[in-house]
Amino acid sequence: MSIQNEKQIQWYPGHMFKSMREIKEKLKLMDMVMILLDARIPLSSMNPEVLKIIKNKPVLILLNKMDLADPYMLNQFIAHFNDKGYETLAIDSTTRKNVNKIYPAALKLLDDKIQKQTSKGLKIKAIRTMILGIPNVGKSTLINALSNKKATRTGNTPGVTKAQQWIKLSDSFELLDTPGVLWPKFDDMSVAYHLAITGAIKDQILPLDDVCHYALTFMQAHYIKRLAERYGISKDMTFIDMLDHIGKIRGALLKGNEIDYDRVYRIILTDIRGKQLGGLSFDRI
Ligand SMILES: Nc1nc2c(ncn2[C@@H]2O[C@H](COP(=O)(O)OP(=O)(O)OP(=O)(O)O)[C@@H](O)[C@H]2O)c(=O)[nH]1
Ligand SMILES: [Mg+2]
Repeated sequence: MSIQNEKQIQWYPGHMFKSMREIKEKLKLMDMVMILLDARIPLSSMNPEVLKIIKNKPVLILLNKMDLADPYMLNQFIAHFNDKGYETLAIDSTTRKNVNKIYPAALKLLDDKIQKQTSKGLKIKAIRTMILGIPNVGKSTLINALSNKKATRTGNTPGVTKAQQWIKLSDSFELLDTPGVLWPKFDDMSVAYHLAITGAIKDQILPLDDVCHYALTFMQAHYIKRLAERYGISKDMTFIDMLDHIGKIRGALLKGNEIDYDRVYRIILTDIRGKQLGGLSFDRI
């Protein structure tokens, strides 16, 4: 597999510097922050820069897109974050599963502060929180789910939200939608592949043959039954064998019955990103 030189990968566009600066500026107004992670890759989607800047703010971790994750791994990750002391919920923002548990979790997180206000006879102020997360993880979809209307624009591509936007859910809950941010340097190429597989970075950024090589090899190791059921792929097949096989059974052929590899890559990624291969998780603990 030809891994591209990291320097060539333009996955940290200039506007993210600006978004990060604006997040830092607004942080002091927040009672708490919600970090939205992709339930399929809770470790790879955790922005280390965000963890650095939030310091002692109360944090609610939300594992979004739970419907697309491997349920067994999802439970492991919930336990993992709970062990680290984080209040954690798994949610599906498109069907609103567990979205109604967010406000009670926020109240629990801010219990001490609220008790202090009430004991002093003060009026309880609205909880102000910002939603932070990588591009395309579902921040705006979650805000719409919480507010029960289309308060902010969403779309299945990174970079839909361009600027911060306040959304007042009620007199007691105010949210700030933020543009997705990544970080300038990945420690590990597998993180970059996880972000590409799940759609946090655009498909033009990493070569799709490398992304599919990573994805199919990972699935051979962890989800071989799913590959066998969907495509008839076995554990001992090479990457090229798998591509040729998928190309043939799905009719992704050029003139002269040559395999149309570009179409095969699209088929694989579409199947992985939809639910065609079942719930999948690419991080391991
Ligand atoms: N299956 C599934 N899809 C989701 C979920 N939440 C969001 N999506 C989809 O993910 C895509 C991205 O959603 P957005 O809400 O625009 O993501 P965002 O984090 O605001 O993205 P940026 O503004 O680009 O940073 C959309 O196609 C949503 O429908 C979920 O829980 N499950
Ligand atoms: Mg958005």
